[in-house]
Amino acid sequence: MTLYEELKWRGLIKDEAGEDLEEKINNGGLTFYIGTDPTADSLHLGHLSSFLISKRLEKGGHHPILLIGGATGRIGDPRPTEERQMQPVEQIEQNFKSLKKQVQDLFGFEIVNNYDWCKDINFIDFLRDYGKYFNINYMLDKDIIRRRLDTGITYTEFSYMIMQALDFLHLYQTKNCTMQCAGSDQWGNITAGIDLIRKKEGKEAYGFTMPLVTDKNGKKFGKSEGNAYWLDKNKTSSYEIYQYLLNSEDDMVIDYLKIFTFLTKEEIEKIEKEHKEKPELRQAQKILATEIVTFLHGKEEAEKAQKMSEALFSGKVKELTKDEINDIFKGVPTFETEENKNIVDMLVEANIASSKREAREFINAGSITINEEKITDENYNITKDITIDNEILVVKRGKKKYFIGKVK
Ligand code: 485
Repeated sequence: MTLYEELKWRGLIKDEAGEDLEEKINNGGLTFYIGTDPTADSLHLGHLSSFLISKRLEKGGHHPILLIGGATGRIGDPRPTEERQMQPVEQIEQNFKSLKKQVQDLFGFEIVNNYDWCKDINFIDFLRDYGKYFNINYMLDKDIIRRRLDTGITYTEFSYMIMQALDFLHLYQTKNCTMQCAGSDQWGNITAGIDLIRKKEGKEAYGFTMPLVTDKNGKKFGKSEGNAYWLDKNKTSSYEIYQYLLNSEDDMVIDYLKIFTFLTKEEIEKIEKEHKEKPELRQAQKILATEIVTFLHGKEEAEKAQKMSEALFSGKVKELTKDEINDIFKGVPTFETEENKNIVDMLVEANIASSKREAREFINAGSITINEEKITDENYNITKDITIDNEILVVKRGKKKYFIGKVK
């Protein structure tokens, strides 16, 4: 299987630009780039699939560059819905530093910052050297811009595509970078760069996008209740990511294995066969979760997450020691309490419930367990009997939310 065929098989190619892209990808030897804006201090699961493409291309003999948009981050790539809130410059710079470290640790690639070449372009030069190459009709015809015409878009965000095109041109000129890849929302920006290179340099450049990764209902992968799953383990614990992936839908998990792991076609097909025969074992989900957490946080974190997940699933929490619990539940919210404390008061003080009324509702609905024992009595007071190692309370609210208490 050629590299291009493999990318296709993994579902990583949606739109393509450049006539002989397939051949270029298969031959190796290209310098290409992928970019992200420092809108937060960590990447999230939604970024991972496109970033992993750079690894795959590198393995195929291409040279990756990762661009972190210190300049574009100051402007904001237009979203289809509404104008972005501009972020303070200090925040962007702080985010830049965190992202740079994260990306370096995870991928180890050459990193560039478009602020370096954008900061000195003055307004007159910008209009003469770049603006002149962009026909307004061409810009208005881009999907994202068209979708914003009803609700409105500022000149600032409207100009974003010129900046990203300018980046591609700059990297073409200075690093012979001839290809850009990204998620499908970036198609307009990528083709703007390719067109600019053609107009200014008379040369052909390449690009492709990958489809947006979603669940069965078309909801964005890597988000729940609007919250992102961050790749920084201090923001989202290994266990949380593990658990999220472990819950992947049966119909989707094989696609995710193709997109998010480096397992081979043969390996994935074998997993698929077993998954179809015995989906209830959730073997494919376990492999997916273990592979991703290992890539992101290392083998040890993945093993811990797995152990924790199994302990919680099989109700073996009581068999764990205090040290194991502290270790496994790292990142889970903790609280302190004392003997004889009433359960309702404890839930409120520990922020497990937002009010006494809510605490009672949880208890009456049977959604609170402490060390695997369901607490259904509002008048229950904490005793040493229920603790692990005379001290620890593993409180579970609902199906998945955990809190660790220490009884003083
Ligand atoms: O020269 C460039 C300057 C900025 C960018 C790319 C090239 C960033 C890009 N405009 C962007 O907004 N990317 C998103 C981000 O930063 O969060 C996401 C894309 C997604 C995927 C991911 O970055 O929405 O499709 O490409 C890596």
